[in-house]
Amino acid sequence: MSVVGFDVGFLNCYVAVARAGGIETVANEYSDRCTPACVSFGPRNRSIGAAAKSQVVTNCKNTVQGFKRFHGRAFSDPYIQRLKSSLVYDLAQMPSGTTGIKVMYMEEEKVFSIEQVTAMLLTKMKETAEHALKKPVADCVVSVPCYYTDAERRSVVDAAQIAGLNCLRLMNETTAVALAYGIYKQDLPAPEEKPRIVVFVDIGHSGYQTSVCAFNKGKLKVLATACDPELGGKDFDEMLVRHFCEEFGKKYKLDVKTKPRALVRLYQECEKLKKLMSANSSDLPLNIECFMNDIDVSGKLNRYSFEEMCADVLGRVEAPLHNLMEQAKLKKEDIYAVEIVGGASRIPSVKERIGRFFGKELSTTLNADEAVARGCALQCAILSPAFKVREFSITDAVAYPISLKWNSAAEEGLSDCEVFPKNHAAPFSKVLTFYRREPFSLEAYYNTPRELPYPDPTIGQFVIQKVVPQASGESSKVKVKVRVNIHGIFSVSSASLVEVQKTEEGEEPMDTEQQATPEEEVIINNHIHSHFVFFFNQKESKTEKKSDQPPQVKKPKVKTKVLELPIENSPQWELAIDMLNLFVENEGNMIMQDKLEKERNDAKNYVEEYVYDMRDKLHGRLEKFVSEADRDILSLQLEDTENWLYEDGEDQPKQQYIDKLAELKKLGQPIQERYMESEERPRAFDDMGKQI
Ligand code: ATP
Ligand code: K
Ligand code: MG
Repeated sequence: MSVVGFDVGFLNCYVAVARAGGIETVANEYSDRCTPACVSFGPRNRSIGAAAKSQVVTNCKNTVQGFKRFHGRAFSDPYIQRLKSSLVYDLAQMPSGTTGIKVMYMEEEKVFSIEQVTAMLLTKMKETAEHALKKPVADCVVSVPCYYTDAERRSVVDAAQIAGLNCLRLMNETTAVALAYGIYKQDLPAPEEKPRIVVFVDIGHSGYQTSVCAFNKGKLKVLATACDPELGGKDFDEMLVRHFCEEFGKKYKLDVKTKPRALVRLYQECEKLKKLMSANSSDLPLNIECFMNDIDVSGKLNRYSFEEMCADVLGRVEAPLHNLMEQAKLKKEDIYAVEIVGGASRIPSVKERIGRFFGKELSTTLNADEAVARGCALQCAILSPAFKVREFSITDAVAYPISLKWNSAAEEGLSDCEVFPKNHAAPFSKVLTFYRREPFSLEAYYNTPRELPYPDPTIGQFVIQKVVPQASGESSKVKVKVRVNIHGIFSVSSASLVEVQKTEEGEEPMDTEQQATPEEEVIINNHIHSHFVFFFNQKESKTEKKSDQPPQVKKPKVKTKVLELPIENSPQWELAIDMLNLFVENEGNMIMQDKLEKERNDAKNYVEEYVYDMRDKLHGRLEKFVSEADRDILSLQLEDTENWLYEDGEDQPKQQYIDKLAELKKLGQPIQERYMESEERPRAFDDMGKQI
């Protein structure tokens, strides 16, 4: 049982854990709480996170970043095709049609699916969590943008599984922030009082998300969300890069776009400059040495010019806020606070626009970088039976309206119905009733394709199998349970056929007429709570169900039997189970390979360290404890080893280094022992003195 939250950002990832009774964001092996979303492939191993980021320039074609938005997308997706030419690494089509990444790894060309790449990142974050908790980690909660579709969400769930994680919930980033805000608040309105309405804004590197939530004591409900998935810090970087490309083109006659390495460096420097401009409004320099063709370049910019060149980007800040307030039917006066997080929320002109829209001071009470990870860890703690947390119920909202389409029984073509309107509470289940004589299929789709991040609105195909007519030849009543699950993913979770058995009087069973539209029969409310509240709610939903039951149920003396029906699920872009298993196995092998490579490198480093250490000491404190002849022999041996390390010994199996070290120690160890003895002796006398 582990309580861990992972914020998988487009640029920056954070890990939070429950430890010592609190939630804590933990640091990686570089003592940094931020782990870059970056994976680099080498001839012998992978590097992930900070180690990968340091190779962005030197190994640019095999170092991947900015892949968060490839989840759940066809390779032919316009977004992918548009981006492909601007990336320094290659993309490729997976056999299933989704997007993969093509790199050289272990001296071979390899294509990794996006799920595999994100799994690599999660492997690293998992290690960070394990290191902090000092035990294996499996249970976790992983963040996703609230505008993610089903296909994107399923892809992330698969990635978690490939990394050996048990993802208890995919949590919307804005909802994680809302939880981190609400759970510690002692002064929320009582359940029967008017809720406190808070707006959350997360503007990261790739996307801009807003949500408005209603808080009462012990609960939060997401009322609406609105986003611009294409607006974030990267757009400001883009403007800066464009500006300096133009400037350097004129000033130094350089065509930066033709040199991926130079371009990558320019992006890095522009991001730094952008951050500096948030704190400083005067002219700031941008200098890059040996930028291209051995030319050093320099430029400068101030905040005012920066804002001017970003006018279009800044102009997009307000639209989602309008949209949000309109959906929630709220006025600005209803808003208690506007909490902003995400790195790009630090840009003064972004803050100013949001503040002006609401006509109020923005709140920055949450940690802008860590709130998402902390919220995820809190959710994980709530879901974990082994952990005691303050009761807090979270009701999220459906991001895109979901409809079902099916062939109508009367064969009059297609019928459809919206099952989950936008902002419907989630997770949630509904039972739909159909009257059928044979198996039938349902197609789930998003009915507002214009809002989607990609062109195909299909969610998936669901075939209700083994449907047969009643013994009387009439259509059977088939109950289909559809749900938006805890990850925000739609599914047809079960189906059953109500078999009407002979009654004594041969009474007509009810409901026999053909019905084209399903009736919403029972609505089982299944919010996610800590287990105690969940139990309470189960009782609540039972009573709800009873009172909802139409009186006709009591009328006929009909005996019925309920048969579970198998469902064939084909969600869009689903990763086939054999592929998933293969990826799990491959990830395990790559982890092993990285470990072996690390051990080999460590063994080599020990030899190197020993060489330098001994050489110093032979002429220092060990000098008195070695004969001149022995010292010359060992010195020579150390020198030979040093040369060997730079030549033949540069790239050898681990055992070679172990043997080499042992060889050196054969001579070195006795010298060190003599030294130690002489150090110990006077102290031993001292100790004896004290005893006496
Ligand atoms: P996403 O949420 O889109 O997946 P992310 O979570 O990785 O992305 P964040 O870490 O929230 O993104 O934010 C990173 C962005 O914030 C980068 O564009 C970074 O340059 C920008 N940023 C960070 N600090 C500042 C600052 N002081 N001023 C301006 N921009 C900043
Ligand atoms: K982040
Ligand atoms: Mg983020």
